[in-house]
Amino acid sequence: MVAIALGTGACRRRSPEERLLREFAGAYPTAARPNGTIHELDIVAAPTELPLLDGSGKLRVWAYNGQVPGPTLRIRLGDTLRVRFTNRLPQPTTIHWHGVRVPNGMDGVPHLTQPPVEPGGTFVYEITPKDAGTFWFHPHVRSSEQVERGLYGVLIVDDERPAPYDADVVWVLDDWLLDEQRQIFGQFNTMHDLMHDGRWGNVITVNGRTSERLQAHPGDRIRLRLVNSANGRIFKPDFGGLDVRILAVDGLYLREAIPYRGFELAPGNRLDLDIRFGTAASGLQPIVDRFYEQQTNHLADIVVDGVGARDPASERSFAPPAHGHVPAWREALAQPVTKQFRLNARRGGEHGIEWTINDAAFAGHDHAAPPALTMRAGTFQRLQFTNLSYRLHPIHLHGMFFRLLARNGVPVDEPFFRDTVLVHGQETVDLGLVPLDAGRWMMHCHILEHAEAGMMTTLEVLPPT
Ligand SMILES: [Cu+2]
Repeated sequence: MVAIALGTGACRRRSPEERLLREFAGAYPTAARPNGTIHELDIVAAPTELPLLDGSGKLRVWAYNGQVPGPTLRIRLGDTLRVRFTNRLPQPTTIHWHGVRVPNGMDGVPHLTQPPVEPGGTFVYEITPKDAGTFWFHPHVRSSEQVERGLYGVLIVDDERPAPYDADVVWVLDDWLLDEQRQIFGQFNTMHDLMHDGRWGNVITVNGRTSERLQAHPGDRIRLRLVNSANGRIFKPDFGGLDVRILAVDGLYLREAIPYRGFELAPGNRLDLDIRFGTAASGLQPIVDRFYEQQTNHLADIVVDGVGARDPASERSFAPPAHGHVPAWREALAQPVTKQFRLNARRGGEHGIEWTINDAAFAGHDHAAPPALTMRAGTFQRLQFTNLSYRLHPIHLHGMFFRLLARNGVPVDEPFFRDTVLVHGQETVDLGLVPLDAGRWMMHCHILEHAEAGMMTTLEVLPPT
């Protein structure tokens, strides 16, 4: 293994790993750059009742600050967020900042990075994100129940100079499994959920509503941020004839914006879109989920009308924000696999079925178990996941981003990093990554029932040499 800072002498040939590291250098900041601005706020997790979904009646939920989705936190790159968190739930909990590269002690993983916050207890999270983008936060304790009951919120980190979009809109996609009383079905981790792709609900919402509608004007340019907060459901939104480009995936900008041609938005994934409306645009565009083509779902509507429209001459023509430095890593698949992970299921455990990584099922955030892999910060790693099951496994890594290199051995040139990738049934995927932040980080399936039934492990990153 060769660290980034070493071996850059010009007088000798570089090894393939050195070339991969050179390509990676500068891809994203290694350290936060605090600007001195601190946003202090209180977040309380508590049971409450909300008029949700289609507006008929009250839904008993668990909520951050009485809202589902929880509050959208918005700060600027370089700002510090200090959250005084209070747990008023009947269970222990934590907050995990999904996709944010935080110091290990702020990652919100019970036992591993902090004690669980007991009922009535408090914890202060203080983070200065290193990246601008769309992130979200949710519990990492009994998450298949706590997230399903409504505990999640969005964190937006604005660029130091945000692009001048006419509107910047968040859509949190979720689904709910309601019973005959139109309340959250009270059994979690059922055998059905565990044997399939987790808990898929019978009501789909965007921002907690079944009839979300985005109002646009002719000539508008809108940044739309999608977050999938569902336990198990994958969404593949279809935007019909709209002019849509992908700006960012899992928070980070692309090498350059690319036309949107569908995207499998798995639990945990985020997608930032640039939508341009022509000066003659009008009408209603239904946005439809086509993950299963034979069973599509209406998600929301985008309506364009001329009321309050801008002067057509002022149509927006700025360049979409982009990163410009996402390594192609064409040589990465020639590198040896650092570690292979086999994803599978077996009978046993407290739920009757266990989801395993390399034949091990994680239980109770057992911090005493050794990490599945130890990596040195600043080295290139090729991880390979082989799904021996027929179910879906969106694999999420805490504390680091990766690039998808191949599916079933076929190279994939995604011009973006990810923190979550969907591994389909019987599929093998290869990831490339350079860990930067030392600590013990979780790696798990983001189908929360699979995670709860064991499909979690830890990766250890040692400080750079
Ligand atoms: Cu899974």
